[in-house]
Amino acid sequence: MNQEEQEEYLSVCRDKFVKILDDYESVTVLTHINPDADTIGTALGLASLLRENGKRVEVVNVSANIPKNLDFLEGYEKIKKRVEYKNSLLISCDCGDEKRLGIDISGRELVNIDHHSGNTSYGLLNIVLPHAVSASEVAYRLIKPIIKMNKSAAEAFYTALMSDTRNFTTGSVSAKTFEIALELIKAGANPGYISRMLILRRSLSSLRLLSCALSDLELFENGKIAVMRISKSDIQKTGALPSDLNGIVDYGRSLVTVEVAILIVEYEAEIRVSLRSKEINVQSIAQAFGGGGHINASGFTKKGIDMNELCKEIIKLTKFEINREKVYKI
Ligand SMILES: [Mn+2]
Repeated sequence: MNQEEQEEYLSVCRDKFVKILDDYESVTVLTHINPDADTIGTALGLASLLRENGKRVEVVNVSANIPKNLDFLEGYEKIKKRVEYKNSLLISCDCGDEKRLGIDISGRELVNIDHHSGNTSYGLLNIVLPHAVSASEVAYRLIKPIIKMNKSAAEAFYTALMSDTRNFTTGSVSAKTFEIALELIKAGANPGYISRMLILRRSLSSLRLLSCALSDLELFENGKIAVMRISKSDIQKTGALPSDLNGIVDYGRSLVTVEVAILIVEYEAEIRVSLRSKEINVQSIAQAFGGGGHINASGFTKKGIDMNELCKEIIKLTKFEINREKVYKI
């Protein structure tokens, strides 16, 4: 879809969205499990705007921990662990699959606002723009013509935009990204303040955990694949929280030779795997293991498998993907 087609698509979605929204007094905004800044920022931004427009709004995330560095966003401390409203419209943010919501949505009307190309269209209305760099981009472009932006929504959407583009460094970043960023700044988002709040408030345990990961770093395929493992005991001895894992995999990707970075974490009863790449399609690797995500950032979780066995399998598939892409390029 080019820009014009995207606008047309959003315009059709917007009309339907307004009609559905009109039927409801209350809205429940849903975010995905293991939340990141995009799902939370998009949800809090939407909640703020809908509230200003007279709706009763709750934001829900079922995970035990929400990244602490998002605590500067308005409404952060009011995020609920479960849905309390009985007859509200559900709006999901940044969630490609209803399983990642962690709640039962049967019998409820849901609007699905997302940017994952593999979105399973589980809503009554699905507003999915895979070209968008963040779910907040989709939400912002959808809402812009109908609801006036306010400062807290601008901050929340900007935070989500910045985070999902890894601080504006991913290949998906374009003039459009900066256009939106500029509009959000003009609407009250302070970029310096948000950067400080978002990336310069690491916990000591997250740095200790990073140190564990870096000392485990191994390279394969002439340095093209970086693998880091974090064990249960690493997490225990550092006292790290799940959100302390965010961003660690990017250190692997930052290495000059690396094309694919893999982080394998033994977290309680499951193994969590994150994949990041510069150009290689890692979404297909994650999909092979039952996960998903984006071309350059994806992941999956597995239960009942040995971490090192799983590691070998991932490396094998990643090697295959790297060499397959080489063949395509020739
Ligand atoms: Mn996202």
